[in-house]
Amino acid sequence: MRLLHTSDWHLGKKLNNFDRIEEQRKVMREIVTIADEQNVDMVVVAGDLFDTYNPSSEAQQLLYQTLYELSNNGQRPVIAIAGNHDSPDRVESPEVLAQVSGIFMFGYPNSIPDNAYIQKKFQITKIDQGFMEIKIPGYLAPIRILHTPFTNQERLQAYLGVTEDEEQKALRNQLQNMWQKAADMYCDNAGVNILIAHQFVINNENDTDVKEPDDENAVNVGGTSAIFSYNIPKQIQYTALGHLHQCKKVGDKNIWYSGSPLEYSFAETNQDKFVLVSDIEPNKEPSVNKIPLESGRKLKRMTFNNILDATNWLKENQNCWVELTIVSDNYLSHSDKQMLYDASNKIVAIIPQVKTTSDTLSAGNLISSIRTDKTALFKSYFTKMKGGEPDQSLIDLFNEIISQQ
Ligand SMILES: [Mn+2]
Repeated sequence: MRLLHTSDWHLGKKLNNFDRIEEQRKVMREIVTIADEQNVDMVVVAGDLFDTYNPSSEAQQLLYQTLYELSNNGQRPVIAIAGNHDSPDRVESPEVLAQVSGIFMFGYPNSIPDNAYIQKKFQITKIDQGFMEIKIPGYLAPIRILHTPFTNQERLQAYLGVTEDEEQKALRNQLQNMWQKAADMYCDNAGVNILIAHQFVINNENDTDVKEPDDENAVNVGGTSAIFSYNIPKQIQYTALGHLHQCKKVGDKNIWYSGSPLEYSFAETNQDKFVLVSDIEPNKEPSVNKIPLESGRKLKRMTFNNILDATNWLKENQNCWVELTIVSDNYLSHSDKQMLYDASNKIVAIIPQVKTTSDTLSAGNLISSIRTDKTALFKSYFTKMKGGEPDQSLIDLFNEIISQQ
Protein backbone atom coordinates (compact mmCIF):
# COMPACT_ATOMS: atom_id res chain seq x y z
CA MET A 1 0.00 0.00 0.00
CA ARG A 2 1.46 3.33 -1.03
CA LEU A 3 0.73 6.39 1.12
CA LEU A 4 1.38 10.05 0.38
CA HIS A 5 1.81 12.15 3.53
CA THR A 6 1.78 15.94 3.53
CA SER A 7 0.81 18.61 6.10
CA ASP A 8 0.85 22.27 7.13
CA TRP A 9 -0.48 23.70 3.88
CA HIS A 10 -1.55 26.90 5.71
CA LEU A 11 -3.63 27.92 2.70
CA GLY A 12 -4.19 31.68 2.67
CA LYS A 13 -1.02 32.39 4.67
CA LYS A 14 0.76 35.61 3.82
CA LEU A 15 4.36 36.65 4.25
CA ASN A 16 3.93 40.02 5.97
CA ASN A 17 1.62 41.68 3.46
CA PHE A 18 2.56 39.53 0.51
CA ASP A 19 -0.01 37.14 -0.83
CA ARG A 20 1.27 33.63 -1.59
CA ILE A 21 -1.86 32.08 -3.07
CA GLU A 22 -0.25 31.73 -6.51
CA GLU A 23 2.67 29.82 -5.04
CA GLN A 24 0.21 27.73 -3.05
CA ARG A 25 -1.75 26.91 -6.22
CA LYS A 26 1.47 25.78 -7.89
CA VAL A 27 2.64 23.61 -5.04
CA MET A 28 -0.82 22.02 -4.64
CA ARG A 29 -0.68 21.12 -8.32
CA GLU A 30 2.80 19.68 -7.77
CA ILE A 31 1.50 17.47 -4.93
CA VAL A 32 -1.41 16.22 -7.07
CA THR A 33 1.04 15.38 -9.89
CA ILE A 34 3.27 13.44 -7.47
CA ALA A 35 0.26 11.49 -6.17
CA ASP A 36 -0.67 10.52 -9.73
CA GLU A 37 2.84 9.76 -10.95
CA GLN A 38 3.69 7.72 -7.88
CA ASN A 39 0.38 5.93 -8.16
CA VAL A 40 -0.38 6.33 -4.45
CA ASP A 41 -3.29 4.44 -2.88
CA MET A 42 -4.12 6.92 -0.16
CA VAL A 43 -3.36 10.53 0.82
CA VAL A 44 -3.04 12.00 4.31
CA VAL A 45 -3.00 15.73 5.10
CA ALA A 46 -1.96 16.00 8.74
CA GLY A 47 -3.44 19.35 9.75
CA ASP A 48 -3.09 23.12 9.43
CA LEU A 49 -5.02 22.97 6.19
CA PHE A 50 -5.77 26.68 6.49
CA ASP A 51 -3.75 29.37 8.19
CA THR A 52 -6.64 30.86 10.14
CA TYR A 53 -10.06 30.01 11.55
CA ASN A 54 -11.63 32.26 8.89
CA PRO A 55 -9.77 31.62 5.63
CA SER A 56 -10.51 33.59 2.45
CA SER A 57 -12.84 32.07 -0.10
CA GLU A 58 -9.93 31.56 -2.51
CA ALA A 59 -8.06 29.59 0.18
CA GLN A 60 -11.17 27.46 0.78
CA GLN A 61 -11.64 26.89 -2.92
CA LEU A 62 -8.00 25.84 -3.28
CA LEU A 63 -8.35 23.32 -0.44
CA TYR A 64 -11.49 21.69 -1.83
CA GLN A 65 -10.18 21.62 -5.36
CA THR A 66 -6.88 20.05 -4.26
CA LEU A 67 -8.50 17.41 -2.06
CA TYR A 68 -10.88 16.56 -4.89
CA GLU A 69 -8.04 16.18 -7.39
CA LEU A 70 -6.11 14.05 -4.92
CA SER A 71 -9.14 11.77 -4.52
CA ASN A 72 -8.89 10.77 -8.18
CA ASN A 73 -12.65 10.92 -8.61
CA GLY A 74 -13.45 9.19 -5.35
CA GLN A 75 -11.21 6.19 -5.97
CA ARG A 76 -8.33 7.22 -3.75
CA PRO A 77 -9.12 7.80 -0.05
CA VAL A 78 -7.98 11.21 1.18
CA ILE A 79 -7.91 11.93 4.91
CA ALA A 80 -7.46 15.48 6.17
CA ILE A 81 -7.42 16.44 9.85
CA ALA A 82 -7.56 19.81 11.62
CA GLY A 83 -4.40 21.40 13.02
CA ASN A 84 -4.12 24.04 15.72
CA HIS A 85 -4.64 26.74 13.07
CA ASP A 86 -7.91 25.23 11.84
CA SER A 87 -11.39 25.61 13.18
CA PRO A 88 -12.51 22.02 13.85
CA ASP A 89 -16.10 22.83 12.85
CA ARG A 90 -15.04 24.50 9.63
CA VAL A 91 -12.87 21.51 8.72
CA GLU A 92 -15.84 19.16 9.18
CA SER A 93 -18.47 21.37 7.55
CA PRO A 94 -18.09 20.07 3.95
CA GLU A 95 -18.37 16.45 5.21
CA VAL A 96 -21.46 15.56 3.15
CA LEU A 97 -19.91 16.71 -0.10
CA ALA A 98 -16.44 15.43 0.76
CA GLN A 99 -17.41 11.88 1.66
CA VAL A 100 -19.12 11.10 -1.64
CA SER A 101 -15.72 11.87 -3.19
CA GLY A 102 -13.91 9.57 -0.77
CA ILE A 103 -12.53 12.49 1.25
CA PHE A 104 -12.65 12.41 5.05
CA MET A 105 -12.27 15.61 7.01
CA PHE A 106 -11.90 15.25 10.76
CA GLY A 107 -12.01 18.14 13.22
CA TYR A 108 -12.17 16.42 16.61
CA PRO A 109 -10.37 13.50 18.27
CA ASN A 110 -13.64 11.57 18.59
CA SER A 111 -14.88 12.30 15.05
CA ILE A 112 -16.53 9.45 13.23
CA PRO A 113 -17.31 9.32 9.48
CA ASP A 114 -20.99 9.18 8.66
CA ASN A 115 -21.43 5.96 6.71
CA ALA A 116 -24.63 7.18 5.08
CA TYR A 117 -22.75 9.43 2.68
CA ILE A 118 -20.13 7.01 1.54
CA GLN A 119 -19.98 6.14 -2.11
CA LYS A 120 -18.60 2.64 -2.32
CA LYS A 121 -15.59 3.04 -4.59
CA PHE A 122 -13.62 1.67 -1.71
CA GLN A 123 -14.99 -0.07 1.32
CA ILE A 124 -15.19 1.14 4.89
CA THR A 125 -15.11 -1.99 7.01
CA LYS A 126 -15.01 -0.55 10.56
CA ILE A 127 -15.58 2.80 12.18
CA ASP A 128 -15.24 4.02 15.72
CA GLN A 129 -14.44 7.31 17.47
CA GLY A 130 -11.12 8.50 16.02
CA PHE A 131 -10.73 5.29 14.02
CA MET A 132 -11.59 3.78 10.66
CA GLU A 133 -10.65 0.67 8.72
CA ILE A 134 -10.87 0.68 4.94
CA LYS A 135 -10.28 -1.70 2.06
CA ILE A 136 -9.08 -0.39 -1.23
CA PRO A 137 -9.66 -2.15 -4.57
CA GLY A 138 -6.91 -4.55 -5.55
CA TYR A 139 -5.30 -4.64 -2.10
CA LEU A 140 -6.12 -7.51 0.22
CA ALA A 141 -5.02 -6.29 3.65
CA PRO A 142 -7.25 -3.91 5.62
CA ILE A 143 -5.89 -0.42 6.32
CA ARG A 144 -6.44 0.79 9.88
CA ILE A 145 -6.29 4.50 10.53
CA LEU A 146 -6.20 6.21 13.91
CA HIS A 147 -6.99 9.87 13.21
CA THR A 148 -6.37 12.49 15.89
CA PRO A 149 -6.74 16.13 14.85
CA PHE A 150 -4.98 18.72 17.00
CA THR A 151 -6.10 18.47 20.57
CA ASN A 152 -5.23 20.06 23.86
CA GLN A 153 -5.97 18.89 27.34
CA GLU A 154 -9.28 20.76 27.58
CA ARG A 155 -10.59 19.37 24.31
CA LEU A 156 -9.51 15.87 25.16
CA GLN A 157 -11.04 15.94 28.61
CA ALA A 158 -14.30 17.16 27.12
CA TYR A 159 -14.43 13.95 25.02
CA LEU A 160 -12.85 11.42 27.29
CA GLY A 161 -14.04 12.68 30.65
CA VAL A 162 -12.02 14.14 33.49
CA THR A 163 -9.50 12.02 35.29
CA GLU A 164 -8.52 12.77 38.88
CA ASP A 165 -5.13 11.07 38.66
CA GLU A 166 -2.47 13.80 38.17
CA GLU A 167 -0.17 11.62 36.07
CA GLN A 168 -2.97 10.38 33.84
CA LYS A 169 -4.15 13.95 33.33
CA ALA A 170 -1.10 14.79 31.21
CA LEU A 171 -2.06 15.14 27.54
CA ARG A 172 0.53 12.59 26.46
CA ASN A 173 -0.84 9.95 28.83
CA GLN A 174 -4.41 10.57 27.79
CA LEU A 175 -3.50 10.31 24.13
CA GLN A 176 -1.42 7.20 24.79
CA ASN A 177 -4.37 5.52 26.53
CA MET A 178 -6.77 6.47 23.78
CA TRP A 179 -4.43 5.27 21.01
CA GLN A 180 -3.49 2.07 22.84
CA LYS A 181 -7.14 1.17 23.34
CA ALA A 182 -7.90 1.56 19.63
CA ALA A 183 -4.69 -0.24 18.61
CA ASP A 184 -5.41 -3.20 20.90
CA MET A 185 -8.95 -3.45 19.60
CA TYR A 186 -8.31 -3.06 15.86
CA CYS A 187 -4.63 -3.24 14.89
CA ASP A 188 -3.11 -6.69 14.54
CA ASN A 189 -0.32 -7.57 12.13
CA ALA A 190 -2.66 -8.78 9.40
CA GLY A 191 -3.31 -5.19 8.31
CA VAL A 192 -1.57 -1.87 7.69
CA ASN A 193 -1.68 0.30 10.84
CA ILE A 194 -1.34 4.08 10.62
CA LEU A 195 -1.71 6.98 13.04
CA ILE A 196 -2.43 10.54 11.80
CA ALA A 197 -1.99 13.38 14.30
CA HIS A 198 -1.24 17.08 14.59
CA GLN A 199 0.82 17.48 17.76
CA PHE A 200 4.25 18.41 19.04
CA VAL A 201 5.98 15.03 19.15
CA ILE A 202 9.58 14.55 20.29
CA ASN A 203 11.58 11.40 20.86
CA ASN A 204 11.70 11.58 24.66
CA GLU A 205 12.03 14.01 27.56
CA ASN A 206 15.69 14.71 26.66
CA ASP A 207 15.03 15.61 23.04
CA THR A 208 15.80 19.33 22.91
CA ASP A 209 16.76 19.98 19.30
CA VAL A 210 13.18 20.26 18.06
CA LYS A 211 11.56 23.67 17.82
CA GLU A 212 8.01 24.67 16.99
CA PRO A 213 7.64 26.76 13.83
CA ASP A 214 8.24 30.49 13.97
CA ASP A 215 5.12 32.66 14.07
CA GLU A 216 3.08 29.56 14.80
CA ASN A 217 0.94 29.46 17.89
CA ALA A 218 3.08 27.32 20.14
CA VAL A 219 1.17 24.31 21.41
CA ASN A 220 3.83 23.06 23.78
CA VAL A 221 3.64 25.89 26.24
CA GLY A 222 5.76 25.08 29.27
CA GLY A 223 6.65 21.64 27.94
CA THR A 224 3.43 20.02 29.14
CA SER A 225 1.98 19.31 25.72
CA ALA A 226 4.89 17.42 24.20
CA ILE A 227 4.10 13.86 23.17
CA PHE A 228 6.92 11.31 23.32
CA SER A 229 7.54 8.71 20.64
CA TYR A 230 6.96 5.93 23.18
CA ASN A 231 3.39 7.18 23.73
CA ILE A 232 2.58 5.80 20.28
CA PRO A 233 1.42 2.15 20.33
CA LYS A 234 3.83 -0.52 19.07
CA GLN A 235 1.23 -1.77 16.57
CA ILE A 236 1.47 1.52 14.63
CA GLN A 237 3.80 1.07 11.65
CA TYR A 238 3.77 4.63 10.39
CA THR A 239 2.82 7.89 12.14
CA ALA A 240 1.91 10.80 9.83
CA LEU A 241 2.42 14.01 11.79
CA GLY A 242 1.71 17.65 11.16
CA HIS A 243 2.82 20.81 13.02
CA LEU A 244 6.56 21.15 12.47
CA HIS A 245 7.40 22.79 9.15
CA GLN A 246 10.61 20.86 8.58
CA CYS A 247 10.53 17.35 7.13
CA LYS A 248 11.81 15.21 9.98
CA LYS A 249 11.81 11.73 11.44
CA VAL A 250 11.25 11.56 15.19
CA GLY A 251 13.38 8.92 16.93
CA ASP A 252 14.13 5.62 15.25
CA LYS A 253 10.59 4.37 14.60
CA ASN A 254 8.68 5.52 11.52
CA ILE A 255 7.25 8.63 13.11
CA TRP A 256 7.45 11.40 10.51
CA TYR A 257 6.75 15.07 10.04
CA SER A 258 6.33 15.72 6.31
CA GLY A 259 6.83 19.46 6.89
CA SER A 260 5.10 22.31 5.06
CA PRO A 261 5.14 22.50 1.25
CA LEU A 262 6.49 26.09 1.23
CA GLU A 263 8.98 28.02 3.34
CA TYR A 264 6.56 30.03 5.44
CA SER A 265 8.86 32.11 7.64
CA PHE A 266 12.45 33.34 7.61
CA ALA A 267 13.23 30.75 10.26
CA GLU A 268 12.64 28.15 7.53
CA THR A 269 15.26 29.63 5.22
CA ASN A 270 17.24 26.88 3.46
CA GLN A 271 14.82 24.14 4.48
CA ASP A 272 14.13 21.88 1.55
CA LYS A 273 10.48 20.90 1.29
CA PHE A 274 9.06 17.43 0.68
CA VAL A 275 6.12 15.11 0.60
CA LEU A 276 6.63 11.62 1.97
CA VAL A 277 5.65 8.64 -0.14
CA SER A 278 5.81 5.35 1.75
CA ASP A 279 5.21 1.72 0.96
CA ILE A 280 3.60 0.08 3.97
CA GLU A 281 2.81 -3.64 4.16
CA PRO A 282 1.41 -5.63 7.08
CA ASN A 283 3.95 -6.77 9.65
CA LYS A 284 6.88 -5.17 7.80
CA GLU A 285 9.09 -2.13 8.22
CA PRO A 286 7.73 0.58 5.87
CA SER A 287 10.01 2.11 3.26
CA VAL A 288 9.80 5.91 3.27
CA ASN A 289 10.75 8.07 0.32
CA LYS A 290 11.24 11.86 0.55
CA ILE A 291 10.08 13.51 -2.67
CA PRO A 292 11.25 17.13 -3.05
CA LEU A 293 8.78 19.93 -3.78
CA GLU A 294 10.26 22.49 -6.08
CA SER A 295 7.67 25.04 -7.02
CA GLY A 296 7.91 27.31 -3.96
CA ARG A 297 10.03 30.45 -3.82
CA LYS A 298 13.06 30.48 -1.55
CA LEU A 299 13.20 32.79 1.46
CA LYS A 300 16.55 34.52 1.95
CA ARG A 301 17.98 36.51 4.83
CA MET A 302 20.72 38.72 3.42
CA THR A 303 23.06 41.27 5.00
CA PHE A 304 24.92 43.94 3.01
CA ASN A 305 27.29 46.75 3.97
CA ASN A 306 26.21 49.03 1.14
CA ILE A 307 23.25 49.76 -1.08
CA LEU A 308 25.07 48.99 -4.33
CA ASP A 309 25.95 45.42 -3.35
CA ALA A 310 22.39 44.95 -2.13
CA THR A 311 20.76 46.20 -5.35
CA ASN A 312 23.11 44.10 -7.48
CA TRP A 313 22.23 40.99 -5.52
CA LEU A 314 18.50 41.78 -5.64
CA LYS A 315 18.57 42.20 -9.42
CA GLU A 316 20.16 38.77 -9.78
CA ASN A 317 17.76 37.08 -7.34
CA GLN A 318 14.32 38.15 -8.47
CA ASN A 319 12.65 34.89 -7.51
CA CYS A 320 13.25 34.88 -3.77
CA TRP A 321 11.51 36.59 -0.91
CA VAL A 322 14.13 38.66 0.89
CA GLU A 323 14.64 39.97 4.39
CA LEU A 324 17.37 42.54 3.96
CA THR A 325 19.71 43.85 6.64
CA ILE A 326 21.70 46.94 5.66
CA VAL A 327 24.64 47.77 7.88
CA SER A 328 25.56 51.44 7.69
CA ASP A 329 26.82 54.43 9.65
CA ASN A 330 23.55 56.33 9.49
CA TYR A 331 19.87 55.86 9.21
CA LEU A 332 18.70 54.69 5.71
CA SER A 333 17.51 57.54 3.52
CA HIS A 334 14.32 57.50 1.53
CA SER A 335 16.27 57.36 -1.73
CA ASP A 336 18.34 54.39 -0.46
CA LYS A 337 15.13 52.53 0.26
CA GLN A 338 13.67 53.50 -3.08
CA MET A 339 16.72 52.05 -4.86
CA LEU A 340 16.28 48.79 -3.02
CA TYR A 341 12.54 48.55 -3.72
CA ASP A 342 13.21 49.40 -7.40
CA ALA A 343 15.62 46.46 -7.60
CA SER A 344 13.11 43.87 -6.34
CA ASN A 345 9.40 43.60 -5.65
CA LYS A 346 9.93 40.78 -3.19
CA ILE A 347 11.58 42.60 -0.32
CA VAL A 348 9.61 41.56 2.73
CA ALA A 349 11.51 43.72 5.22
CA ILE A 350 14.49 46.05 5.36
CA ILE A 351 16.31 46.11 8.67
CA PRO A 352 18.66 49.06 9.02
CA GLN A 353 21.51 48.13 11.30
CA VAL A 354 23.34 51.23 12.38
CA LYS A 355 26.90 50.62 13.54
CA THR A 356 27.13 50.77 17.32
CA THR A 357 27.66 54.19 18.81
CA SER A 358 28.72 55.09 22.33
CA ASP A 359 25.22 56.08 23.49
CA THR A 360 23.66 52.70 22.63
CA LEU A 361 20.83 51.94 24.98
CA SER A 362 21.51 49.48 27.73
CA ALA A 363 18.78 47.33 29.23
CA GLY A 364 19.22 49.19 32.48
CA ASN A 365 18.50 52.68 31.22
CA LEU A 366 15.69 51.28 29.02
CA ILE A 367 13.90 50.03 32.14
CA SER A 368 14.43 53.28 34.02
CA SER A 369 13.02 55.25 31.10
CA ILE A 370 9.88 53.05 31.00
CA ARG A 371 9.35 54.03 34.61
CA THR A 372 9.94 57.71 33.99
CA ASP A 373 8.91 59.00 30.62
CA LYS A 374 7.21 57.33 27.67
CA THR A 375 8.20 60.11 25.28
CA ALA A 376 11.85 59.75 26.23
CA LEU A 377 11.57 56.03 25.76
CA PHE A 378 10.01 56.48 22.32
CA LYS A 379 12.83 58.87 21.35
CA SER A 380 15.53 56.42 22.44
CA TYR A 381 13.80 53.51 20.75
CA PHE A 382 13.40 55.44 17.49
CA THR A 383 17.00 56.60 17.65
CA LYS A 384 18.21 53.07 18.21
CA MET A 385 16.12 51.54 15.42
CA LYS A 386 16.47 54.30 12.83
CA GLY A 387 19.85 55.70 13.71
CA GLY A 388 18.56 59.25 14.08
CA GLU A 389 16.24 61.23 16.34
CA PRO A 390 12.53 61.55 15.47
CA ASP A 391 11.47 65.05 14.36
CA GLN A 392 9.06 67.23 16.32
CA SER A 393 5.96 66.33 14.26
CA LEU A 394 6.52 62.62 14.98
CA ILE A 395 6.99 63.32 18.70
CA ASP A 396 3.78 65.39 18.73
CA LEU A 397 1.92 62.57 17.02
CA PHE A 398 3.28 60.09 19.53
CA ASN A 399 2.21 62.26 22.45
CA GLU A 400 -1.25 62.61 20.97
CA ILE A 401 -1.65 58.84 20.68
CA ILE A 402 -0.37 58.28 24.22
CA SER A 403 -2.80 60.86 25.61
CA GLN A 404 -5.71 58.87 24.17
CA GLN A 405 -4.81 55.62 25.93
MN1 LIG B 1 0.34 23.53 13.69
